[in-house]
Amino acid sequence: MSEPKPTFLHDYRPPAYRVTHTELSFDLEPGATRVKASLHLERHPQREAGSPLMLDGEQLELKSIAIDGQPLDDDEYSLSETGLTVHRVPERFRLDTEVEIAPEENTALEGLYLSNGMYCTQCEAEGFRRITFYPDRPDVMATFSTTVIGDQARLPVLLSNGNPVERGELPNGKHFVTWEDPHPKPCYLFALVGGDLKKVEDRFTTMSGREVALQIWVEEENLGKTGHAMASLKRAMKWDEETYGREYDLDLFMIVAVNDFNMGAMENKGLNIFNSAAVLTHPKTATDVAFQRVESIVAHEYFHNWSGNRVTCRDWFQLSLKEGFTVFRDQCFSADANSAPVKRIEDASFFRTAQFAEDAGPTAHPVRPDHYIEIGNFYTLTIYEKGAEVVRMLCNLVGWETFRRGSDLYFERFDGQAVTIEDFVSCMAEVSGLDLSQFMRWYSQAGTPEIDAYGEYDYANAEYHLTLRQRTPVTPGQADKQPLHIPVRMGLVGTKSGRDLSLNLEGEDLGTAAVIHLREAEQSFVFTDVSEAPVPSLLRGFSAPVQLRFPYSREDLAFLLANDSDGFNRWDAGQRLAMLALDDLIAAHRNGVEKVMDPRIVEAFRALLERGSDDKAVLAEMLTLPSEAYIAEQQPLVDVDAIHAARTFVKQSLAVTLRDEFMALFEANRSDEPYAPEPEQIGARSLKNVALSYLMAIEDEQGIELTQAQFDADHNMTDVRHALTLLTHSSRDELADPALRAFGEKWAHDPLVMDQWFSLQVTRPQADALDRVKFLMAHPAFSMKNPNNIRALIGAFANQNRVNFHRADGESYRLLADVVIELNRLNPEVAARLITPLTRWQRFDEARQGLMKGELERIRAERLSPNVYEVVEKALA
Ligand code: B3K
Ligand code: ZN
Repeated sequence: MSEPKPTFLHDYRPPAYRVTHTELSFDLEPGATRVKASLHLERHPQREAGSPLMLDGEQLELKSIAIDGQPLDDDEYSLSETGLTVHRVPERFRLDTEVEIAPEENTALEGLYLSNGMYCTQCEAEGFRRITFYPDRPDVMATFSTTVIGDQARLPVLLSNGNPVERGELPNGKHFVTWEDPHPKPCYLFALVGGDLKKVEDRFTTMSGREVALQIWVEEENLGKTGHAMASLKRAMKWDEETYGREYDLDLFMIVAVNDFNMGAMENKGLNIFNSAAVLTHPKTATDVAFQRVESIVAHEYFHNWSGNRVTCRDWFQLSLKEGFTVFRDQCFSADANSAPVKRIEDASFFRTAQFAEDAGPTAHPVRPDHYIEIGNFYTLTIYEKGAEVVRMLCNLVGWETFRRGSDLYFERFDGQAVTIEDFVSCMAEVSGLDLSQFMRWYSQAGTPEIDAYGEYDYANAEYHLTLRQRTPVTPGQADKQPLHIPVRMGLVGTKSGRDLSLNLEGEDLGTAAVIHLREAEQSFVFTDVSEAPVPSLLRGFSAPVQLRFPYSREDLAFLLANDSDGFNRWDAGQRLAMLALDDLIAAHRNGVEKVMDPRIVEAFRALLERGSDDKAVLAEMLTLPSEAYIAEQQPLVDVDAIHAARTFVKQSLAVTLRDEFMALFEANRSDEPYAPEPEQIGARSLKNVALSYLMAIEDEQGIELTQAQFDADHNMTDVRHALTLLTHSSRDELADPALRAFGEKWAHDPLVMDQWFSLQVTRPQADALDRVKFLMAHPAFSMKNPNNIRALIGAFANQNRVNFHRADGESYRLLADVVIELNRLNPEVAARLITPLTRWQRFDEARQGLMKGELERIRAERLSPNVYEVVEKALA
């Protein structure tokens, strides 16, 4: 097999021909669907006359081809594995093709496929080329008219983008519906659905008074699980009008839920297709986290209608143009709808764990990559989350009002166009008058910048001297790093008053909280008139996606934990404090020394519990210890057993000493109120469940009783799942087994609940976790063809069960490699993603390194998809 070739950003050229209008017709049959396409083409004015017409196409069986009604002779075109070339074409013409495809054989879930007997599509990034011959690139934007033909009994519902304009009956029990989408779009936004679906319907009146019909299409048994998604959609539509002045632009907006889906959801114009896990909720089947995830994904896909669809990407290197901006938009929406500080803590904490790890590993890439082999591998935390952080920094740099004017300018100037990241940033530069040229490095430079900060208080002169030094580590293919423009939001908290002191920098009064701009490799800031010795509070609200080090003492951190006016940094001070204790305990464990709990940590936690908080969700976050994954990220060499032992020790020590406080917290936040996914209730539930985790940490009678009772009460899935997880992760199999059995039997009919059942079992720390994975892979509710199952069982085990995944005998690595090898054939996109934990081998001891690399080599010896090939090559480079 020939090596897959990379595509480079610097090779971009406009397409030789563009499509102005696309007419499609589908005759849906599982093994042989006929697709007719009529493309109205014209030469691109910037491209030379006489170029051949090259269309992308994969796994298509060409049945006929004609230009302007004239069938082509065999020598007038040529076919390859990747497409079709017509050697000579006029300046403007119509191309008619007919192809045959086999949706039932499509296990990659890209293009047109079947999920539970229902036809659906996923075209982003390059799935449309598996449907018909086409210039499958985002800078070709056309209007679409689509006729879908299907069996009337089996496929009563036939959907596509835009508005339905015609429907009718056909011979042989078939019927058809024709859809027209008046908005020019790239083919990656094309969608089609055919199935036996039911809908819930609602309406939304836009700010200009237009009525929009909102529909959510699901399998009949799920009709009762759509309410939250619908409510979220309406809130998102309103929010985008109020916050960004963006109105919806069709008369119909549809969401369809499908069970087999590679990602969360897809923003197809007017016809969003969702992984059922990202749309269906019910208090009995979905946790608070799932409710919030549905809210944010529904909003995210809706927001793409402007940031992505109306204004799209010129090429896939610009992916973060739509994803980074849209994630930023959905984060702000969720912050407005829930607890804003908690949203920031959750996002930043996830970011510092998972994106930092990506940035430090062999697949690190810039927010705008300059080459790729398989674009499907670039739907990453860097493109999405770091992209969103970069947009957030822009917003903070220019201020919200100006950012909004920049966004208006961007949408107006580029409406209906396919553009670049420069186009977006230049709008922000234009409205603000700021020079953002150094800032652009955030898009081209990979790796997490590290800031080393030092501060000194000069009593005699009442000055505080702060020095910041930045450096971005080397990443694959990028040895040379330039200093970035980094906004550092900060305050100086007076150690006497506990208040933010006023900041006077170079004669300028900045108030009590300010953003300082780090542009040089090293820069010093002298604050004058500092009336008392301060502790600096740096990078408030995680103002830049960097790793910040400051030599805080434990006393400093306990002080910030109690006094910082910035909620995010109060939380962060607690995390840093816990990390210092954890570091000592990890060392003690490794050296075989007795572990001793630092009383200062216990006292800081006690103070936290005594003070309480108005925002219960924030307090719950503060009482949560850094995750094993985050702790690992902070260690030079990852010792999973020491990390697990240290964290368990801290948890148990706190549980013993602060038992009464946790008990009181648990009692105070119990409730029999009917479940609602409202911020107040969610906050109280998280606090109660954090308390329960501590009460159960030492597995005494009382803890067990409370946990068992919460499980039996069966009030809502958040509480039931939490209790079941505590039982399953305890050493008390005699309690866990009957509960797991009861739960598994009760929910055997509900795939989304079974996925939760898989995850909570395979993440247990007990040594039998790997055996459970193997056993559950044979469970009737598990299928290798269902990405949710893979993520719930294999993904959860490999990413969340660190002690068992990194077993010293390498058996878990072997299992993961076996799964990757099988999935490489079935679903390359999911397979490539699953390899991630093996690619992080550099962080482990030599024996584990050898075992992990051995499995990567074993994968490499297979006949690989470009997706898996690219990841494995990088991991072994
Ligand atoms: N744009 C889609 C991503 C689909 C990519 C699949 N290869 C989901 C989203 O970001 O909204
Ligand atoms: Zn998106």
